[in-house]
Amino acid sequence: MKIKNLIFLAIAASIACSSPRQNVMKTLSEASRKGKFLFAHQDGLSYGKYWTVKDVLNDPVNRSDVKDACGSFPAIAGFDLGGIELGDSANLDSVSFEFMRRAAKKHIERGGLVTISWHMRNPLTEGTTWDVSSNRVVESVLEGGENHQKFMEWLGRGVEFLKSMEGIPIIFRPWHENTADWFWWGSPYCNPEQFRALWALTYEAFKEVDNLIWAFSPTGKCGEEEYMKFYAGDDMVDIVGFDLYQSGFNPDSVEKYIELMQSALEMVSKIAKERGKLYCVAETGLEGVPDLQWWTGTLLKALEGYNPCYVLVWRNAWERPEHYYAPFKDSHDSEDFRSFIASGRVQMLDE
Ligand code: BMA
Repeated sequence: MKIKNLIFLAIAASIACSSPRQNVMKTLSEASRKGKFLFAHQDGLSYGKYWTVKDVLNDPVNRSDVKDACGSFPAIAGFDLGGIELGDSANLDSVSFEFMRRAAKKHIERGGLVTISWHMRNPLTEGTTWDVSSNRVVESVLEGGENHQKFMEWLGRGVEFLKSMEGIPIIFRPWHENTADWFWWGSPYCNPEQFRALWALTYEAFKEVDNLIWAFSPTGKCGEEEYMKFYAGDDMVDIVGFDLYQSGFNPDSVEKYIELMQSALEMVSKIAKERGKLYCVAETGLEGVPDLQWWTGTLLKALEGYNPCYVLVWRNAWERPEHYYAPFKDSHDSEDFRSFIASGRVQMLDE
């Protein structure tokens, strides 16, 4: 056989052999290598500022506020599992799991990616994810703890749900913002060892799900030492990221946000480089986007000099009028958002 044919066969075989997971990692790392990041929007396929999917079984999954504003879907669609642990039919923000499954699959089919977080209820009190009335929750779910069995069942419901998505690649981002004090798994309520054990337990349970990509995202303000204390290990994390929002809109808050973003990006890019990982901005935004130039004037500046593989902005809550982070049709920031897309740094679904 000619050498040319052999090379062709080798390339064809390597393409055929790469898993959906490897393809996603490749897409993400290629974007970052080219100085681009995939744009992601939480819950953007499920509802928007002025609408929500009603017919969960038949809705064509064709709408998104971001698409209404700029003509393209975000490259990555975000979802949340909160509620699946008790077998609810819809998550904590009323997104039907039936719809979530269809929407995630559809977004993958049309060339997009999917990321999933989990605002799990408190397994000790069965209160919300924000119930921090006890600092024994993590301890109680670990092996030997009184809630271990129950917690494994809760995890199991998440496992079954993701398995029902039939192997589509998913960027899975559990136990986020663990360096803050508002979730029951937060750092005031468990020591690093317990947190890493929680992560490992989750990782083990989800081994049954094919094509998961694991993303770790403490708060962006935590500093490297704190970040690494809670890092479960290179074998259980694929993407290192952080969550960081701009709070309020005034010259000081803009400057502060850019400064914090730059130092968080410096931190994760360094960790990523040392450990051969990708890095991302797992959650960011400015609530209500009161700044008409936020996208090009603040966010792009905050990202300058760094190549995260994706950047996610939080949800456009239809049930909370002030709570939105992405543009929608004719929103006052949509022109600036289109310039942001045209900057050459942003990868949307249509690419
Ligand atoms: C928070 C808010 C809440 C929501 C939760 C989970 O940041 O958006 O309204 O319930 O995320 O999506």
